[in-house]
Amino acid sequence: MPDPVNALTDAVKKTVESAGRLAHERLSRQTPPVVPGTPGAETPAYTEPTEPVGPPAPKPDQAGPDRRTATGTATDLPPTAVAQQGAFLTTAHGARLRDTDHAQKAGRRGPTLLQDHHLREKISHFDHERIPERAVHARGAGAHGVFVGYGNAGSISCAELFGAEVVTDVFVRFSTVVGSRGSADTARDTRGFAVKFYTPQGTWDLVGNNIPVFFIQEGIKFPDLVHAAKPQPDREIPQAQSAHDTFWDFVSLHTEAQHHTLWNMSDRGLARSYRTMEGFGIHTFRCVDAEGATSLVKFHWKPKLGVHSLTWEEAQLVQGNDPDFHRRDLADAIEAGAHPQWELGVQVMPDTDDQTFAGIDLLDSTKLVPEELAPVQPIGLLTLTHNPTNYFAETEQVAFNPSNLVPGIEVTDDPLLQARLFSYLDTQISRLGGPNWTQLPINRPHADVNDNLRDGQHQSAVHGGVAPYRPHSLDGGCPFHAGAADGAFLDLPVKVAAGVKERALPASYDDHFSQCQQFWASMTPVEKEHIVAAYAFELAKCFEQPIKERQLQALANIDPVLCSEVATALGLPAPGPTVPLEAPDASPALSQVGGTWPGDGRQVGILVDVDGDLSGVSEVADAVHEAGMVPLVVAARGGVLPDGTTVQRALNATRSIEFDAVLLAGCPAPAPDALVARDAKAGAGGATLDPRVTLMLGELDRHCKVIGAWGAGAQALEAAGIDAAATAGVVVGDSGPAVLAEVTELMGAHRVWERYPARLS
Ligand code: HDE
Repeated sequence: MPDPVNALTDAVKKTVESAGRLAHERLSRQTPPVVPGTPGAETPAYTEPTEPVGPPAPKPDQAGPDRRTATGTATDLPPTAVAQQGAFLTTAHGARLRDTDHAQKAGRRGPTLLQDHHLREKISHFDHERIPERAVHARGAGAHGVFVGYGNAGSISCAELFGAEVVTDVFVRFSTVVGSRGSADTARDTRGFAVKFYTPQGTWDLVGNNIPVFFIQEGIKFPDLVHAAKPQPDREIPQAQSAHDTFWDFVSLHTEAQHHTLWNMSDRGLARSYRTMEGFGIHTFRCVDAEGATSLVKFHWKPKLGVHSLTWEEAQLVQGNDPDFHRRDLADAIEAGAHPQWELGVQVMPDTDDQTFAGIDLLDSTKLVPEELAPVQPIGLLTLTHNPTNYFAETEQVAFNPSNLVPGIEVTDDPLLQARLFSYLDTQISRLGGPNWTQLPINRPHADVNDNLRDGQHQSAVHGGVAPYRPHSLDGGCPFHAGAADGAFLDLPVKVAAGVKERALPASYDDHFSQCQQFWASMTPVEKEHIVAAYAFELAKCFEQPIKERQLQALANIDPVLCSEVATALGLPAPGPTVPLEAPDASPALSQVGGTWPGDGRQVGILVDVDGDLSGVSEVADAVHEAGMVPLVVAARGGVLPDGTTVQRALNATRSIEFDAVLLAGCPAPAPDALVARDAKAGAGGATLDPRVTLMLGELDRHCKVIGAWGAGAQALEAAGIDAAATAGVVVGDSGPAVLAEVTELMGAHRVWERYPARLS
């Protein structure tokens, strides 16, 4: 197995390095480094510009769709060729405009004229700016990147993209499922993880989630699931949340959903970042190698940064403080040069007649295969290198479709997957306004397209010839059928089990609880406590008692402690199980606690006292930056400090949730704008420490985040009532760099859970 890090080819290294270097150069042009999030490459002038200049170039961290023709041919057009042109405002037809602020009227105080072509065009286009949002996964964020094969998957699949050092362009879209396009990022929910691989053999879409199982075994139930999870139809509340009656009504009656729901109630439902999520293809796919041998395969994405989550309180605070938390995190990390990476891994199972492995029906998407039984073998590396240039053109218009496959990867008869093969193509027709959505720049294949599909709304190819049908003799017979030697898609002749036509599933789908029991048994105590709290919160939000009682029955079938803890919180009796409770083997891979990971792109607050000792602050900020993290200087007011350091976060505009760790370089006294009694963000009053810092330290403390302090910073801890010596993960030292070194190491574990030992075992 090649070393994954060294598996980057020179080409990829160059892309990644140049993106990183450009971002880094731009950041390091300023001392101390600026934070990501600048709206443009140039700082604007104070006055409105009057000298005509052309449109701005994309920022160094940005890229757009590859400049392909509608039929897949590469062009050497620069990115700016598909952007707006010229220095002057024009109509959509290119006529230059004199004025866009006034309509043409019959006299200055008179009625507006119908002949005003610019008014009509401007308003009419605006009227049609919106397209239907996705029915599910409406809220998302995307990025461009590259996938590099390790070259070790040849025995499983002949797909060329898995070849050694083969570089494939990708576009990735992460999403929540339930909320609408404008909803908050941090709702408790499953996350989408959809990857479009633009291979020369055609586009492959791996459209997965961050949870390895799904709510339903049959695709035909998807509308029922989504209608139950979406806001209730009468009042259209709640937004983006499962904490309501219809969701729990459905999942408590429909017990095959319990496994996915348990994952949702775990920390997996509250990702810290898109960069710290696993991804799963969920379904079993059938891969075929060059000799025609097949195997059953599950795809996994393993994040280099590990799997990390928010706490529930943080998730709630973020929803108010920064509803774009995940979107911003992804864009900022890429802009800062902290390019997120995942390894693509496969679990490989023999393609047996019963399509079952270790007693697990591989066609049942409510079941996973424990990694201890079938290890995940890495076969390639995904690196996100660039942010999109235009959200609508790229992240909104990208259209995934699980039917997009390449030779070497085929589907199985999983009834959930089978329904998806119909749905995605169908949904794009109404979402993207017709059948030609594959021609939108972000959806254009990087392979030759000769499809005999013609016309339709928004046709942007200009097809030649006269014979878009087969067979024909005109046009020289083109296009021809491809054979195996021409890289044709295989459409494997797979044997189908004989049976009768019926609406039913095999008995192997009947077990809804054994893997729930295993998941619970695999959690660490702190993860179990989070799960209990999540169920208790969600069910407390339900109005109907029978629904709560029914869900408690489902919990009783998972684990008696889980059930009794939630029942106690709800003030209800805990029922006994109605299915056998196994003593399952734990699967340690299911837990996300216990390892150490790099801190790339993490945000570190540096609290300073503007009237105190500022020596060493800029050095620490530089050291945080050098460690691949983002330093944010926090002070009582904005502006530039006497030593030239820029304050990025004023206390009135920030909250602890922005920081993965905080370094205390000072002990700011209460500032004049700290309105202790009336300020929603005020903490406890006191003479020595600004109450907003007290509040911040209290949150960092109970969210088990690392805190470091030196100099007067140690007094801030004391004033906030934190006993540094007795509190795990609180580092007090002599100098900023020494404290930072220790803090960085502790951050590798994400949180210091041992600070507050769990009650459950
Ligand atoms: Fe989807 N799903 N889905 N889904 N799904 C959509 O397609 C659907 C399922 C997933 O960022 C829609 O283009 C059905 C499983 C992701 O653009 C729609 C069924 C998994 C995304 C649709 C499922 C997913 C979607 C909405 C049951 C994980 C976002 C807009 C048979 C393996 C992709 C669109 C993006 C999006 C239908 C089940 C993942 C309506 C009918 C299982 C990540 O076509």
